[in-house]
Amino acid sequence: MNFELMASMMCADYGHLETEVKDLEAGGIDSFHIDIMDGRYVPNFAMSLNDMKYIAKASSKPVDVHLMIEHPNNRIQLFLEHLRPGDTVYIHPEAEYHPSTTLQSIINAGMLPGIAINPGTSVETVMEMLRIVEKVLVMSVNPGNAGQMYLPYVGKKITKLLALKEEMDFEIYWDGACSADKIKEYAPRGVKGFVLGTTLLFGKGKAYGETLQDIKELRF
Ligand code: S6P
Ligand code: MG
Repeated sequence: MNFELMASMMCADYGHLETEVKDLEAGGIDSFHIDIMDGRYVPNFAMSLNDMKYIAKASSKPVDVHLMIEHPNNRIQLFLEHLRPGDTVYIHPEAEYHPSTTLQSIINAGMLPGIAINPGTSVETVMEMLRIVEKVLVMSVNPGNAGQMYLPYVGKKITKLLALKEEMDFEIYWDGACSADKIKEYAPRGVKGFVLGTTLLFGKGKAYGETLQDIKELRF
């Protein structure tokens, strides 16, 4: 089955970031998920612009930048100028007065535009943006932290999005508390990729390559 696996780099060991990037790349990760937080839109600070620049340079794999910041349009060029075509930038529509303007800046720079949808945000409120974006990142935990519990009510929203994705031409990605069970349930239904953090990939005392191989060999 064809699905993508992304590493949530805020969960990586920052004492050995270069090794972490190399091990994940050698282990078969598809892209690096970079959680940028401003301490305002979400109650936490995670990765920074410098972390993103370093990881984007250290690997030939794409990065997907998840901006959990207020008014990303004010600062979007700072991020875009260090990215490559094929990299993705997700914004949270609630964090912006004119999210379609911000998405257009991402498109104009040659990157893939995405929106991240919080557990409490309904599909209906982002309907028009579904026509603009290439990717929808469904948050199955509230944004701000790794290591949280899966929020089951998000499942109904994924079902709604799956019914819209062909007509409106976008792909669905999963972010938050991603387990092997969730991949087994949602990959066959059409969810295109999964962000892996503390639930499945990091801090397990197991080589990344082995974990990624086990996921790729899951029986559906
Ligand atoms: C949350 C963030 C996510 C987490 C990821 C961690 O604000 O956007 O990308 O880093 O959910 O995974 P886990 O398995 O620890 O929840
Ligand atoms: Mg994220």
